Amino acid sequence: MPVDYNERIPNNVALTENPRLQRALESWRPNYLRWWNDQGPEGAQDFDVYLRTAISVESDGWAHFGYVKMPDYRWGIFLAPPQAERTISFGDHLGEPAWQEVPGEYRSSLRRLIVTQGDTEPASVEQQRQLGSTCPSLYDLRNLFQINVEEGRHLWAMVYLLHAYFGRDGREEAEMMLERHSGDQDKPRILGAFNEKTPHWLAYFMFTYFTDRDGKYQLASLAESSFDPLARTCQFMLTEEAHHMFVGETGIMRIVQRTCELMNELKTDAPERIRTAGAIDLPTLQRFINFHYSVSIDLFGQERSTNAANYFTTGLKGRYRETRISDDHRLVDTTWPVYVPKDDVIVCEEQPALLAINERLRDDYITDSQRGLDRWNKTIQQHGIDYRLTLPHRGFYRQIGAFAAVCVSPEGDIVSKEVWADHVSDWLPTESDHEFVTALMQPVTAPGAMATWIAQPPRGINGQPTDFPYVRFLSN
Ligand code: BYC
Ligand code: FE
Ligand code: FE
Repeated sequence: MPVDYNERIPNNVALTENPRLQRALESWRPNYLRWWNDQGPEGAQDFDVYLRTAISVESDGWAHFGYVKMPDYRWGIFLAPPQAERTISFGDHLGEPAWQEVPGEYRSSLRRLIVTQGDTEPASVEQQRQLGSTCPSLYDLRNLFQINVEEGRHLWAMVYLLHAYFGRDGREEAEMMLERHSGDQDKPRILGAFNEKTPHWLAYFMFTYFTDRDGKYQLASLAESSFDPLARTCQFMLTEEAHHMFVGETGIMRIVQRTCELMNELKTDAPERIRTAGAIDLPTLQRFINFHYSVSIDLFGQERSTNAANYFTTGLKGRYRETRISDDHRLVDTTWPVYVPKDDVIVCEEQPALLAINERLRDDYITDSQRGLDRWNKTIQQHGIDYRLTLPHRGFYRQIGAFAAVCVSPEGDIVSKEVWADHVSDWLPTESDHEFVTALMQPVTAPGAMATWIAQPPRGINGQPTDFPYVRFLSN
C-alpha cells in the first residue's frame, strides 16, 4: 500500500476514492495549520529541519530524511497494513470478525476514547512550544521538532477516524481538538498531565521518557481494538512513539553522564558544587523523576474502573499485547493484585481482573519504566559513584485513584500532612530547582556544540555525524 505524496494529504487509505471525506479533511487542514502556526514551535516556522518522513507503512518505509520547514511537513494518514480476516481477540465478541465500521451501540464510548487519545497529541506540542529558544544543541533541537511534527501527525490520525467514521459529531470533535489548549483556564486539555507545563529541557526529557511511555501503553491497548481502523492506526503510531521514548531515555542518560563526569573531575558529590559547575546534581534529577513519574502513572486512571471494564468486555480497548496473554481473554472469575491504601498502610488486594484493567496496564508501564533507571544507574555505577536513582512508590503524589486521598512517601509509607509538608521539598522539584534549571538553559546552536549540563550523544541521526547542521536557521 504505497503512500501517495502527490496528494495534498498523503495517505494510504485511498482518500481520492472518497471525495466527501477528502473534502472534509481538506477543510480541516487550514484550521490545523493555523493552530500549528499559533500553538506550535515558537519562532521556528522558517527553520530548515532535518526531518524524517514516512514514505510507506512497511517496516523499511521510514527511510526518507531531508530538510523541511515544519509547516510544510507532509502530515498524512497512515494505517498499518490490514491483517486478512482479523478476528476479535478479547471480550464478549471474542472470535467474531473485527469491525470495519463502528457498531451503533459503542459509538459514543469509542468516540470518547479516540477524542481522549487525540487530545493529548496537540497538547504535547503546545506544552513544548517554547523549548526551541533554549536548545542544548542542534541535535536536540532537531529531535524536539521531529517529535512535535509526529505528535501533530498523531492528531491527524485521530481526526481521520473521527471524520471517516463518526459523521457530524466526529467533525465537531475534530474542531474542538484545536480549541482546547494545554493549561487553558476555560478550555483545558482533557487529561491532567497535559495541562502541566514543560518549562525547560529537563522537564522535556522526563516528559518524553515517562509521559510518551503512557502513550506507548495506551496506543498498544487501542491497537488491540475490535474496531480495525483504530487498531491499524495505533499500530503505525507506535512505530513513531519508539523514537520519542528514545529521546527521553538517551537525553536523561546524557545528563546523568555529564553530571557523573563532573562529580569525578571535581571530586565532590555536593549538589551546590555540581550546580556551580553548570550541571544538574543527581538529587535534583531524582526529584524530577518523582514528579514526572507520578503525573504519568495518573494517566492510567483509577485502580478500579468500570469504564475500563466496559471498554474491555465490549472489545473497544484490550490489554497490553492481548494476543500474547494466555487466559480466557474474557476475564470471568479471575483476579488481579491491586495496591490500595487501607487505614494507615498500603495493602495488596485481589480485585476482579475486569475492574483492574487500568491497574494491570499501569503495572506493565511500571516494569517498563524501571528499565531506563537500571541503565542510568549502570552509568552512575560505572563512574564509581555510590548513588541510585529510583522510581517512587506508585502511591506517591497521586491525584487520580485511591491514593489521591492520602500522602505517600517515595518509599511507600503513608505519612501525615505535616510529615509531607516537612519533606515535600526533598521529594518534588521546588521553585528554586526550577529557577536553577531554567537559568542553566542557555541556547547552544553551533553544530556539534553541547550545553554544559549534557553529554554528547554517542551518535548522530541517520548516520550523520554529531556535528551535522541538523537545523538551519534563516540566516544560514
Ligand atoms: N486526568 O474510570 P476511570 C499520549 C477521569 S498519552 C483527568 O479510571 P478511565 C501522549 C476519567 O475520564 C496516552 N481525568 O477512567 C503522550 C473518568 O471520568 P468520568 C493518551 C481523568 O476512562 C505524550 C474518571 O476520571 N491516551 O498519547 O478508565 C505526548 C474515572 O476514571 C484522568 C489515552 O489516555 C486523568 N489522568 O481511564 C503525546 C487513551 N484519569 O467518566 C501523546 C484513551 C481518569 O468520571 N483514554 N480521569 O467523567 C483512556 O483509555 C481512558 O480515558 C483513561 C482513563 C485510561 C485515560
Ligand atoms: Fe503521540
Ligand atoms: Fe509521543
